Amino acid sequence: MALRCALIGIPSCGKTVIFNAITSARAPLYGASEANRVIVNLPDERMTRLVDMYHPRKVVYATLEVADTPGIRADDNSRRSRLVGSIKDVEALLHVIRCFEDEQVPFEHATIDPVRDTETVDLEMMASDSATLQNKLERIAKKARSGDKDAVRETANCEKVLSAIQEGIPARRQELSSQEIASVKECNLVSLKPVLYIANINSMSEQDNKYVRTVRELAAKDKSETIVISGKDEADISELEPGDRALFLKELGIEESAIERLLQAAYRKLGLITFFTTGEDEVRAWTCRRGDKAPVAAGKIHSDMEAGFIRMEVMKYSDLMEAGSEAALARAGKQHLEGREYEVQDGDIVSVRFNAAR
Ligand SMILES: Nc1nc2c(ncn2[C@@H]2O[C@H](COP(=O)(O)OP(=O)(O)O)[C@@H](O)[C@H]2O)c(=O)[nH]1
Ligand SMILES: [Mg+2]
Repeated sequence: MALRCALIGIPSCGKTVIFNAITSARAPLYGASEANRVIVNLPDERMTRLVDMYHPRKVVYATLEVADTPGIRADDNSRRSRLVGSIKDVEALLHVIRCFEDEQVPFEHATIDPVRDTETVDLEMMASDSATLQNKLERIAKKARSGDKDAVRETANCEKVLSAIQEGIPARRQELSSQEIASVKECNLVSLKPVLYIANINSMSEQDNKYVRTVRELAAKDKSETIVISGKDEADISELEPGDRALFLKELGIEESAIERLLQAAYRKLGLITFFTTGEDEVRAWTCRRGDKAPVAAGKIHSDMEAGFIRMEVMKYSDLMEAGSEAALARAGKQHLEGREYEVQDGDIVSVRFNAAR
């Protein structure tokens, strides 16, 4: 199961460069009209350590789908529909903001201004959401007038969200109740999708430039995080053979590629956590939603495990590393047996007991 996120932003902010760094796909930099998508392994250093411990025959990583999208311009109807089409089915947005000055790189503005650029993107998304909400309101108007209870409630909720959008508040910032969210669910509002901010800078020595600081303030408004990245450097790094990367990183004065942090943050934005199954055959990372109960998580492994769920044996990754082996962990009494109500935690190593379907 790969969950989708999309890189969005105004033209020439660096989306495609970052997409290429993520995928090493080397998509053409200009004129890419189609949304490009790719499924990537989620880098996770815990996997490396589990593989060192079990020496499995097979290793399977958790995955994430990332899409590149066309740039967003103000009041551009044809682009708006293309853009919205390309992000309707994603569950999180990675908003790239140009934080580098470079006269060599064409840009439609004379200045660098993260506030202006994020406003442009938010306004376009809200314009699209307004239209969607108005459509729904028109569709249910007759039913609402006839007094249909559901339609009356949905109308009130949709009108409330619409009027806040018209005041310039993206749906994700409206602190909607679960009932309000239910009423707008079928509209699949783009301004409701969670946003991770990506500040694209020239080099990591500029990590704290004034534009990056502005992006952090914008992200704080969404209670979100900011990943600072040098798209250009990352693209260069991704083209190197893995063995040559360490030296190059050192030359750039950075410890690790920011792509790993970016993908991990995107994964968290999607509301996802990782749990593991381990053994000599296979070490594997699985994905479930934060808050999923044990049977639901077990169902990611096999539907029989959900249907016939009995118990889940759980080791904490950190406990296992501390103990050094499964046997030592068991001796220390740190293996837990959990039931149906257990919420699987990030880093759980699980083994499911279940009745096989007949
Ligand atoms: N100087 C500099 N240029 C960059 C950086 N990231 C992207 N660019 C350049 O900006 C231009 C537009 O990048 P692109 O990824 O195509 O932007 P997109 O329109 O958002 O997809 C290209 O010429 C890139 O080489 C960066 O971090 N520093
Ligand atoms: Mg592009």
